[in-house]
Amino acid sequence: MLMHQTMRWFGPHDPVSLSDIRQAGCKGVVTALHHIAVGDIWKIEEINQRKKMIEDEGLTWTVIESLPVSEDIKKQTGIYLLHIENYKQSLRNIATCGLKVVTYNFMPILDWMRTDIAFELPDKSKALRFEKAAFIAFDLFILKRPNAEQDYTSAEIKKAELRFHSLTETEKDILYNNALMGLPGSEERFTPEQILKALKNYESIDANKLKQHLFYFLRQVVPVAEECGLQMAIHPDDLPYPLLGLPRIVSTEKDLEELLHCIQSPANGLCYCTGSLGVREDNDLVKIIQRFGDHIHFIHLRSTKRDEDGNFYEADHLEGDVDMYTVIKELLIVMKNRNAPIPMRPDHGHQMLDDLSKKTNPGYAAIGRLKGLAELRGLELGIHRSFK
Ligand code: DNO
Repeated sequence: MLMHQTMRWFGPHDPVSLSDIRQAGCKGVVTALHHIAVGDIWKIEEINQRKKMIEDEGLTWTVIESLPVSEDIKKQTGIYLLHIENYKQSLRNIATCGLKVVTYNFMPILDWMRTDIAFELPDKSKALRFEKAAFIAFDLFILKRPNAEQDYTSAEIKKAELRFHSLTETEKDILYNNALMGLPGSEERFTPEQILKALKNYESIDANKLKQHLFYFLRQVVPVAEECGLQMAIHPDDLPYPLLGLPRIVSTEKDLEELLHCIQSPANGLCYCTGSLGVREDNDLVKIIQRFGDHIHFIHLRSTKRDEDGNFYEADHLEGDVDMYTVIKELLIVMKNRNAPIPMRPDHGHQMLDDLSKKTNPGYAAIGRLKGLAELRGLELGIHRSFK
């Protein structure tokens, strides 16, 4: 049994078309109704309309990435109870339309974080990269977050200072934009004041409290998901560390253990993302599959290459720090035992060849992902055949 191969599609405005995705070798896409405001209900008609669009191109849609969790739910403020009820209704509607997996995350304010979205590799293709000194420079000298210096060592601050002074005004601007790119809906530019205000709202929420908010949310929505036959898949934190003073609570094996324990249900599951979890050296990717395999409902395959200074870039899918051979082998064992394919997508890809001159979503150009998928599925087939 092989994984169900998909790619992410950002919807009708995605420069990568459904037909491109089909030609890349996918059977399905994962997507979301990005135009619906976070917290609102996904209506059956809208879900079906999108589903038809996908099926008309000969593809399937079974995985949602993401049904976002509102900031009110994460902070337990404002109208969070209404948002939770809306979330439950969206789940019921999603199930009615025949979809199976719902991806979400519980990262406060920011989703993913990179300092460079066009890091040039030796072959002139481009990758996403996180450079720690640049990030600290952003935090201390561009955003000027109050008391931020308390989060860093004096050596780190010194390095960030040097890095900041090496930047031209244009480079500072690019760094600012890149650092805030993971803000959901960040088409328009957020001002430092807006960000600082959002951060201030989390002042009284530490990791423990945020975890309680996540567990409360799960205890509310997981029974509904289970009842209607859906699988929830939480995406780990990207990066798997606290950022800008914000707690991050889905970063380690222990975090995963706790969240799966808080409500025990087959519907309470994971999006197993090797690129996010793999940034931490102390995350044993294979052990995580062995322990939580039954709860892995969606797979993101990608590799990063770390260095000793805490920087990393997104490597080729079969290179970098992730031992993709062992990871895929272990995932195939899980699928065999469960007797069910798990949906997978090649996560991100390099900007390369013709895509270098196109405007694409960072990490989501067509050709780099096609290459990643081709390599991953070849590796998977080889391992699969060797089992017999
Ligand atoms: C980045 C993605 C994440 C992911 C969300 C899921 O490329 O992996 O933005 O979609 O965290 O909720």
